[in-house]
Amino acid sequence: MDIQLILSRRRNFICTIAITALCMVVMLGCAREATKPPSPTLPTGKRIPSKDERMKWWRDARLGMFIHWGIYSVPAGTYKDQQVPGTGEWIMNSAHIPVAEYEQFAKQFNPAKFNAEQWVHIAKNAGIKYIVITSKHHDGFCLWDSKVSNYDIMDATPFKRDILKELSAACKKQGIRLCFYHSIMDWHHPDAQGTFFPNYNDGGRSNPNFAQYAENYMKPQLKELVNNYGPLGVLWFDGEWIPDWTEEQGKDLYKYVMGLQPNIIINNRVGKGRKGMEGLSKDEESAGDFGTPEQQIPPKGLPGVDWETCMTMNDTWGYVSDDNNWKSTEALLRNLVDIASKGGNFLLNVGPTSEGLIPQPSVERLAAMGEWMKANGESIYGTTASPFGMVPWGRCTAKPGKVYLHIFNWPTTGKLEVTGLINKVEKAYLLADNKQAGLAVSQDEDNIVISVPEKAPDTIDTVVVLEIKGKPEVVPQGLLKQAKDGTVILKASNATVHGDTARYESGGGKDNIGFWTDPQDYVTWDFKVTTTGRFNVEITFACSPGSGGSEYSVSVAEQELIGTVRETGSWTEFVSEKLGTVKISKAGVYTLTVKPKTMPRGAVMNLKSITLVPIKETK
Ligand code: FHN
Repeated sequence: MDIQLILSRRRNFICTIAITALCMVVMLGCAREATKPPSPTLPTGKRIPSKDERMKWWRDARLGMFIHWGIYSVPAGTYKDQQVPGTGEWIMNSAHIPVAEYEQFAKQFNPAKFNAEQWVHIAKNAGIKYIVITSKHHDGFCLWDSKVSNYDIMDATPFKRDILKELSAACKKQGIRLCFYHSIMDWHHPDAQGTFFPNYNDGGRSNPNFAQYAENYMKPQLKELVNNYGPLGVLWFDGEWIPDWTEEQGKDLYKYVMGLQPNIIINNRVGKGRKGMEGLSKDEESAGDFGTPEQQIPPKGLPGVDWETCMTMNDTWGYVSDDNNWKSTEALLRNLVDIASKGGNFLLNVGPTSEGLIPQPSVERLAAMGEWMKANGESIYGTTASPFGMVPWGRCTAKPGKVYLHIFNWPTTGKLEVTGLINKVEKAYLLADNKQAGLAVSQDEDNIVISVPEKAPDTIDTVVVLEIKGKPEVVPQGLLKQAKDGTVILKASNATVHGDTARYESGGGKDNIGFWTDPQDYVTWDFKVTTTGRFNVEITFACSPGSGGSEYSVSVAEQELIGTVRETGSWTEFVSEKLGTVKISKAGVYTLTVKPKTMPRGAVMNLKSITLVPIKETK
């Protein structure tokens, strides 16, 4: 057989193999295709985007505006010449106003100064990326032209303009995502009323027709909102806690809304997800895309889930004429940074007046926040949580290739120390410095020292950028080392807090474990001992007058020391005291625990540090 033939036969053989292989691949592919779960689609054939696809814009946005607006802005916290306790939007319930009487406020609601373009401009200028407005709050009044009800802006007020339609147009024009808050609880609709109103304080009673309200009123209204004012960014449900609403109904409503707009985002209050203090459902199964802690920032964030803190600028969601307890711009900006450093979003509320104006103190704060965001927004938008634990100088956010150091407490030495970052720092500079003039950096293993200006360029938050290669890598937190002289310094910023109220606090003279109002909460440190021996144990703490007297234990290496908190003058006047001595005979890793034994006056202490000082044994 000549070579040619062999070659040709071989070629044929190879071709046969190749074709067979190709068929195998195709068949395998088909088989895999057949076994691969089909990408979820709706009956309409629309593909449902993945959660990550839906959440991307929201995770990047970080900052939203909450707007609580409705006919409750007419009484504005006053009823029959009396200031009504509670928030403005609850006045119908708080003052037990009968439905027919409350409806009269609709006849007075004529917000002639309302200007949607101006509202959206104020939001955009503040660095806000999305707006969540109350389409319908618990009082049942609808801010849009609903075909399902006459209890709305078009039929029940002299204003007769579709507020949500105007806001939708302004948001589209200025590139801001429009989102709607919608209350499941409804004090006006006869098939929903009575769930909590007017017997709110007796724990509420059920309305036997609630299911009809949900199917024949609430769902059709949601369809109007999604189809006629969308596409929406988020449907933000609320009023879910009532006895007539169940998790099953929440899951059904979640599916219903997703069917209307497959890429929408829905909060956890669509069902019964708001458990515990953090407003986040602990079980994976509950409906909703993100947790909704309210008026508080979870001390350790909510690792592993999406979450958003919603917060008022003063003490009320809906406008109250005499509520002037405004948070400072510093507090609002540092809340934003704190939340972003824990991987969350900040939904900051405004409560417009019955004239249609956002209160001036809110406008001023938003403008000041916008100035900071213009220079530093890169350190907030699209960032992830701090790769470190808590840090004494402020907070930290990150992106691949960059670590943003948010300096609240500016160093007086001109040197900023950062411990724990393994990556080599390629460059450091002030984010607000457009020229990005570099700052001198010295790095020894995971200890970085950055030379910074003597004075803080921005006293609220100066951002120092560390440019690194790749993603930030940090030394595992928690395992602390002995100093060369054998001393062990256990700082509050390195502590592990066990419990939900005690937390690390920094700024304003604080660098401590504080908010220690639950005696069940305790703190621990893990540390490594190589130099053994006897140690003096010192505690550094502060305690305000009237809060002293708590007893606590400090335990390590199976030994326990007992202390009693004395008053030191204030929560930021720290003193150090020797508690006693302990013996550590064997090198290794140890856990030191500080646990309250009694708390007679509402708080334990502000704990700054525990120090183990080696005792030099005399020969
Ligand atoms: O009762 C409402 C309240 O009025 C306000 O709307 C807040 C905002 O999150 N949500 C409920 C209280 O949790």
